[in-house]
Amino acid sequence: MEQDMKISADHKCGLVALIGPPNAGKSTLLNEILGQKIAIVTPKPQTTRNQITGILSEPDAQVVFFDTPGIHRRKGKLNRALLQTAWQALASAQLIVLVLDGHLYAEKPNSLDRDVKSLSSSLQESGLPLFIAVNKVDRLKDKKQLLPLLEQLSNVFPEAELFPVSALAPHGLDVLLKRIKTVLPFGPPMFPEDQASTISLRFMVSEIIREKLFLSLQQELPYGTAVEIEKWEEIPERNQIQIHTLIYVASKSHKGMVIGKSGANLKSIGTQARGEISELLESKVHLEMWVKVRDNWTEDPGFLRMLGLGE
Ligand SMILES: Nc1nc2c(ncn2[C@@H]2O[C@H](COP(=O)(O)OP(=O)(O)OP(=O)(O)O)[C@@H](O)[C@H]2O)c(=O)[nH]1
Ligand SMILES: [Mg+2]
Repeated sequence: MEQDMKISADHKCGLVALIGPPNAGKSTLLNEILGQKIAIVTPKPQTTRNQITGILSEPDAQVVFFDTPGIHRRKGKLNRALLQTAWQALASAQLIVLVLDGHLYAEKPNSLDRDVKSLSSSLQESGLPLFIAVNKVDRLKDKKQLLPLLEQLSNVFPEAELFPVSALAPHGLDVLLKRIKTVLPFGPPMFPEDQASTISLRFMVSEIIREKLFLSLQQELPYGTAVEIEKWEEIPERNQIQIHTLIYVASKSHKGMVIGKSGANLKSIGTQARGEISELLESKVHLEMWVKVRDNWTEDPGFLRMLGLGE
């Protein structure tokens, strides 16, 4: 094959798991490295629910990243499924990049132990090389705040290589990526070079809607929402795609909050989501959203499976 012939013998290819506490910036880091939005991002913890594969193809290497749900200690079946998804990513990875909120731990060193001590044994047991992306350094008032944090981290993870970065600024990602490529094995690409992800457009659309939902809802409510694409119909003569979606909420009282006064909240979610979906699909989009109560779905294994969560 022509493509194979172009691959030089020193081409690298490997799988990297992005792992870490919720809200650390794993998905932001993935999007920034890929140069496009694959994973949704919100200021709320536990945004990512599924393993999201992002593929970076460069002449010298193909790096396949797994973005994962944040690792936390909340209870319940949904949370257990999220944890399982996160840990599963390690099974196929060749390198772990632990992403941490460096600003948070520089300000509150005590919370580092709370968040990462429990991770450290599992990460070390995996036997995989460990990089730590100490993220959000753009938020540090004084860069000197980093030194005690880096020292603290090298005590907890003596084997790890530390990379102060900002996924948002962005800053330091080129250094991180260069090192990632160095440790990955030699090999030909696993995916075609124009494939940036393995997720389907359908899933991406449901994620965009979920992102807008997360951004519009207060406190705990977002965790009880899920999005299902019920119908997807292309109408070529109108250059339009009609998408019908169901937004699930876990209780009746939440339905009103999602819809908002005179439907204002749902309307605004729809407008924001439609714009982004239309750009993604390069087509006009007619988006319908229905809010459905599914009592306590976060504890329903069958429903979680339907969402691609859990076994
Ligand atoms: N200032 C600053 N904010 C960042 C940086 N990276 C991420 N953020 C913000 O942190 C928040 C969480 O980012 P995400 O990428 O969703 O974090 P995550 O680790 O994927 O979170 P979960 O999916 O919930 O586990 C968002 O508001 C991001 O804009 C950074 O380098 N600097
Ligand atoms: Mg995420």
